[in-house]
Amino acid sequence: MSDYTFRFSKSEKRLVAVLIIIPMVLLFIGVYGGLMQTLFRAGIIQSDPFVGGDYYKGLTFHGVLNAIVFTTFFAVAFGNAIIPYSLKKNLNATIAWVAGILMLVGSVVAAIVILIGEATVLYTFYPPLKAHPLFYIGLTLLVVGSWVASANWVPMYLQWRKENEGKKTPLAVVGMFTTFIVWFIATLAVAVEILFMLLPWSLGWIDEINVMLARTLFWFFGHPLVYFWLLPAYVMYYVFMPKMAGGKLYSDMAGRLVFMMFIVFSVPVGTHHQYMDPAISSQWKLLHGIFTFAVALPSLITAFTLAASLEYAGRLKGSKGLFGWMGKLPYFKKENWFFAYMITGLIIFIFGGIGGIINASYQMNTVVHNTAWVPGHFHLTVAGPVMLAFLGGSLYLVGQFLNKEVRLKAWAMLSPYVYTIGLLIMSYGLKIGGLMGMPRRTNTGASYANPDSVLYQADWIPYIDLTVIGGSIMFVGIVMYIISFFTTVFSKSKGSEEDAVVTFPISEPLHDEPATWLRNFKPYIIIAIILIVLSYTPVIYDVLQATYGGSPPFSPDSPVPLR
Ligand code: HAS
Repeated sequence: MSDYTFRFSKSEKRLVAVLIIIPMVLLFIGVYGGLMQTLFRAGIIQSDPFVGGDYYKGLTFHGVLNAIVFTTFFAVAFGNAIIPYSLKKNLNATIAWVAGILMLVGSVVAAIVILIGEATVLYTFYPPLKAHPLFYIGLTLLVVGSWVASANWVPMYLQWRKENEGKKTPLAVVGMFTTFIVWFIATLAVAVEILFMLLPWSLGWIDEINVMLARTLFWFFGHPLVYFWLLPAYVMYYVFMPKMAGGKLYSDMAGRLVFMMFIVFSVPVGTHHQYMDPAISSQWKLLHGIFTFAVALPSLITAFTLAASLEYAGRLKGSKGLFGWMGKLPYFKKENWFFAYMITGLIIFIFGGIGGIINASYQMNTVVHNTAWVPGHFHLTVAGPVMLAFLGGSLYLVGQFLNKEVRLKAWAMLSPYVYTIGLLIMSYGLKIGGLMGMPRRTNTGASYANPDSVLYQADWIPYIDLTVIGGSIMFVGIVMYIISFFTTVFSKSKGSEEDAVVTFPISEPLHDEPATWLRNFKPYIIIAIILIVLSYTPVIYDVLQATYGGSPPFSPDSPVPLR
């Protein structure tokens, strides 16, 4: 077996395949929910023909399944694949299965509660909107399962370090541990919110809830959540993409620095989602704003490192001039279909990143906050680079772990381009509509396109039309992907499962950079904790000082409290 292959046990292979296939089904249902959103918003349908219910129910279903369930499953499945592969050590399969089952049970419970209309609280589950206790319990199981799964990698890693003293940890392992360190810190806050606030309130053990405190704990979790989504995609960009492009990783040290910077800066920024909230003093919002610019830096470093890696690949193929390398990349090679998911995601992220920096600027945030601009931004980030990398990664993983040849490669290769065209059109409609004042998340029997609605604005109509056109094209792109995905899953395997080895396209670094100061997570975790304490203590203090009282539960369908 070469350095680039590894033999997983049958049980490990089944687990990775299950962790990819089941959420893919949920994702598809969630994507369908996304299409319904655009049709609903444009007044083309009044209610979802299959799921039924109002706008908020569909939006909750779409947000929770796509943004929370699919992403968490992918991150765990990918970790279960790339960490053993990189360390050349097998997983403790029993623990890994227990974790997977916890996640599965939790997700299915949460999805059912949403479907029966008992958790119409959107993916942010802000109180005073109240969900059935089983919704919170389902989410808790999902998170606890992911903790167990990642804890399972720690003894393997410690053992590897003992056996490989002085060696650099493989970059993919650094990236996946970074992902789960950020996730662990972030989910502690949401665990407190759920276990001590939302769940007892939903069970009726307490009557009222401190809405501001719950929102603040949510965003302590909610912003690092976006980097929990992004980081596995970054692992694929750094570790796989240069090789797929035919080159090398321009700087392995830059990759390591980027991951450590995410540990340091992902959390102390959450208040940038609360610039417009009362209770928190402006100086603490400014502090979180400054850290937000700091957390954009690792992505800027990534932009230059990846561009340099792609340029190197293009120049190896004989490109000329400053930008000639762009023409030499394998955009439309069906055997290299995975590259299409990577490059489209990166191109989208240029726009998503610029939008993020606009959001982070306090004055500009006052213009865009709570408008359709914000869904425009997050579709260019989580539904762009993250989703595309995860879709490409999922297809690659099922091919490898089920020992199947990827089918309908031309469709698989074209799908991200179709999706990207749709995404750019839809996000443009959302962003311009948002700048014209089109709100996000307003309840609609009230379609913005209905002249009888109080929310009707004739100027918005062309932008609503763009969101419908773009959203429908995205849906076509996903359908192409799903056909290729399930055709692969149900195809004949390449040979005996026992003999099959797994391989990943691992990029070589261009330079040998020892970077000893980037070899240990500990100092970066300590700096992160110091920054979190400094940035969040005054925020929590302000929130607790504010005398807004508590709130009884509400449902979006009812203007009066539930009890
Ligand atoms: Fe954000 C709101 C600020 C990144 C997701 N964000 C959201 C929400 C979501 C979200 C879901 O400051 C809505 C939450 C809600 O429901 O209310 N965001 C930022 C900033 C960044 C950022 C500064 N966001 C993300 C990522 C997300 C995500 C990543 C998901 C994965 N965001 C905000 C703020 C708000 C917000 C405010 C609150 C808004 C409000 O008022 O409600 C930065 O991390 C972005 C840095 C990114 C870059 C881009 C780097 C570009 C790269 C591509 C290079 C291309 C190459 C290809 C190499 C600097 C790496 C070249 C080759 C060719 C051939 C051309």
